This record gives sequence, C-alpha cells and structure tokens, in this order.
Amino acid sequence: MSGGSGKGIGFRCPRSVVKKVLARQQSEGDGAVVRRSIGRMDVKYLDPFLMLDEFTVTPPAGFPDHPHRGFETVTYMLQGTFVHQDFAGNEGKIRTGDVQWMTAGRGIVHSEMPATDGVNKGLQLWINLSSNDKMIEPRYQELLSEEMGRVEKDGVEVCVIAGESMGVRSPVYTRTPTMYLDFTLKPGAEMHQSIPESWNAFIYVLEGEGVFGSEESSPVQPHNLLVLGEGDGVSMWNRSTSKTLRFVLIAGQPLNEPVVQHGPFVMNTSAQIEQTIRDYQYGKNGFEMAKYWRSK
Ligand code: FJE
Ligand code: FE
Repeated sequence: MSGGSGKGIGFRCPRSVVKKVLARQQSEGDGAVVRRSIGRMDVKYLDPFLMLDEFTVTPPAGFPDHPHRGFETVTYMLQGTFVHQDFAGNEGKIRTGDVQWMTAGRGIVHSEMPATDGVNKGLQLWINLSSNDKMIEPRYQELLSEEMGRVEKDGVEVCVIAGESMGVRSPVYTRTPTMYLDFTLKPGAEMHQSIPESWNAFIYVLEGEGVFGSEESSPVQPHNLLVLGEGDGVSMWNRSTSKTLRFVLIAGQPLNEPVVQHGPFVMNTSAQIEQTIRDYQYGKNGFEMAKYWRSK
C-alpha cells in the first residue's frame, strides 16, 4: 500500500461510517437475551445479512427446537459453550473461539442450548442465500478455535473466520461471498483493511473503544453497529492508552433479490413462504424428519 498522509492509508476511496446503531437488549428464544443490531427496524436488511445477534444465555434459557430455511446461520462463541442437536442426528459442541457455519438450505430443525452454568455468549449472523441456493442440501462447516487462521503484527491480531486478511485465508466456503474478521488492537495500534468495492460492510464493537473510517471521528463503544459506506477499504484506530479494542468486520456481496421473511424462513416470494409453512407442517421437501423429531 502507498503511504499517503496517514489518513485512510492507501485507499483510493476509504469507506466511512454512514450509520451507527446501538444494539439494546431484548429477549428471544426461551429466556435468552440478545442485542440485535441487524434485523431490527433501523437496519432491517443489510444485503446479504439478515440478522446479527450478540447473545448471552445462562441455563435453563436457550433456543429450543426451531426450523430454518433459505439462509445460513454463523455462530461464533465468545465465551462458554453451546450444544446443538438437529433432526438429522447431527450433534456437537461449539466452544469459546469456535465457529459453526450452518447452511440451512432447504431445511434444518435444531436446538441451540448453553452447555455451561456460567455465561455463554457469542454472535449469531444470518446470511441470506441466493434464489439458486435456497433449496440446497443442508451443510455444516466447523472451524475450531485452534484451527483458525490467526496473525499478529504491530499490535494488531486478526482471527480470519471467512475471507482473507494479513495474508491468511479461512478454509470456510462461503456460498454467498462473505468476509468475517475478528480484530484485536492493542492501545495505539491501527489497521487498514481492504474490502471488495461492491460489497456491503459493517463493524460491530465488542470491547474497548475504536475510531473507525476517519481519524477525526469520535470513539465508538461496545454493542454499536457501524454501517460502512462505499469504498475499497476501511481504517481503524485504537486511540486508548490502556484498553484493548476488539471488534468484528463483516462484509458480503449483495444478492439484490427480493426478500420475504417469516421468522426463520427466508425466501424470495410470499408463495414460497406459504409453501415453506406447509412443508414444515406436513414434513415435506426437506422437512421429512421434522414431524417426529424432538431434541434430547
Ligand atoms: C429464531 C427467535 C429466535 N438469535 N442467537 C425466533 F430466538 C431464533 C433463534 C436465535 C438465535 C440462536 C442463537 Cl444460538 C443465537 C439467536 C435468534 O434461534 F431462529 C427465531 N426464528
Ligand atoms: Fe437456529
């Protein structure tokens, strides 16, 4: 990258923050608490992203048996453990730092429950699938914390969940092209990350305080979603002298298709949603196992 003035280093068109939304707590599932940033009225849909929840769950709360069709769910554990079970007999644990990338496709029915008595928290992102991919076979990709691509340089650490950063690529296959990076910046550190021009992009702050997009902007606190405008990259600074900054940077290629959502079913038309409700009710077209299955 070329030097420049130190502002928006190397980018022909640096992305700036065009919207900031503080995610407040709400209850979801069975007694679970989530901070929803995408999927509420302020940011209903950030194509291809349907929902971003920062969830905090203590037993007996959780997300008992429920269906999905037409999109992917990406669960990234920040603390504690979740256990998942589905109607095809798949079962597993997602521990701190692990990622479960679930392509629901034509249909999954599953339960997602906390597995420790303490705090179990993480991020769940819903990524839409294109009309061509909505009815594909369900698939899981698991990325364990110890297998995750990680780089540290000049006070910046990145965990590469999807896409590429600082020369490291994630093995996760993204059917809808997606970048998902978890950054930790030591006090005084800065990072300049390129992002494909036509993609929608956002930042969600987890810890500390960060300056994003332009060096003159004010520091942003945890639980804020920052929607980025157009451009080829974004700059980020930790101006604190004592606190670590942690945030995720997520970007995706927009699908530019109609979206009709009915809770956990996301299709292109209302006729397809009506069909999906019937399929789930009668156990057809991918929901064959739904009629009799219950989680343990
Ligand atoms: C869902 C209500 C829900 N955010 N974060 C309605 F709560 C859910 C749901 C989740 C969820 C699960 C986890 Cl592990 C983390 C979440 C919402 O399961 F799918 C619908 N339709
Ligand atoms: Fe789910």
